Amino acid sequence: MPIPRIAAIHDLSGFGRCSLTVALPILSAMGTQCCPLPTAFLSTHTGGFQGFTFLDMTNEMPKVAAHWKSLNLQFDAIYSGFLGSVRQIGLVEKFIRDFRQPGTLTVVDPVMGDHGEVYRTYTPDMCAGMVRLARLADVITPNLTEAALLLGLPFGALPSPGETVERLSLGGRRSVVLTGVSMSPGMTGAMCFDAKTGRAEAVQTDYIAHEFHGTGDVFASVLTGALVQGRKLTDAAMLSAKFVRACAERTAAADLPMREGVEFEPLLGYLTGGTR
Ligand code: PXL
Repeated sequence: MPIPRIAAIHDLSGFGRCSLTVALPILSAMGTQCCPLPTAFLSTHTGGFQGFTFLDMTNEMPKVAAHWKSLNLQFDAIYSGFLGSVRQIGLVEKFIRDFRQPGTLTVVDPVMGDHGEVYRTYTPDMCAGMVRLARLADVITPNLTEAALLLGLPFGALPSPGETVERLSLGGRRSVVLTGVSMSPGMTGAMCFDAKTGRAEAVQTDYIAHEFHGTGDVFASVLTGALVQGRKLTDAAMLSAKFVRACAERTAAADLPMREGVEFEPLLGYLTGGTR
């Protein structure tokens, strides 16, 4: 039996631990084959660094997709994250339409912002495009800022986490894992809406009081790997929350600057051995 194959459509940021530099090692550790389709190449991510380079890969993307199509490549999952331009969002929609087969899991991490602010490279047009792209997903993984943008609400005007995920589920058709949700003091995690069961359920771990960059990408990558392994949504979200918590604990102890992301590398062993 071949191992699961995942097309990962994110940027490649050379330094700072996010997007593909997180998705590739995590999905490999989880026993899946991760095929990267880079959206842009940056020297660093855009959070906390000045003067980063940004090479837009939009023109390359359709050529890569066409070559993969000519090879008749098939994917068990398509997983998208940070995108570099409006046109690129349309290309990812086309990629999903061209490569999705019955049984292909489509995970869209609607990366647009955090802490109530939209990321520097995201224009209003891109945010509107992201809302459209997310409609094609089986599972979306917004943080609270992205949930507000998807629902067209001001940040801070979101209903309860349970109601937010139900509203984001498009009438129960799409699963939602809302990240950064605290259900009680000192705890954090996610609120999940599982389109398979129609139920909302929270997963929580204790909170490490420290800010980290790139934890959304770590969370969504573990979630994608676990779903492809066949775990149910809340089990996959719990594994992701525990892994992020372990990374956060280690990184806080090392007192790493926030912009360097979380020190997940020594913890990859926690994710191996879970498949087939
Ligand atoms: O972690 C999300 C992310 C991904 N990629 C790039 C980013 C960010 C967030 O700032 O800048 C390039």
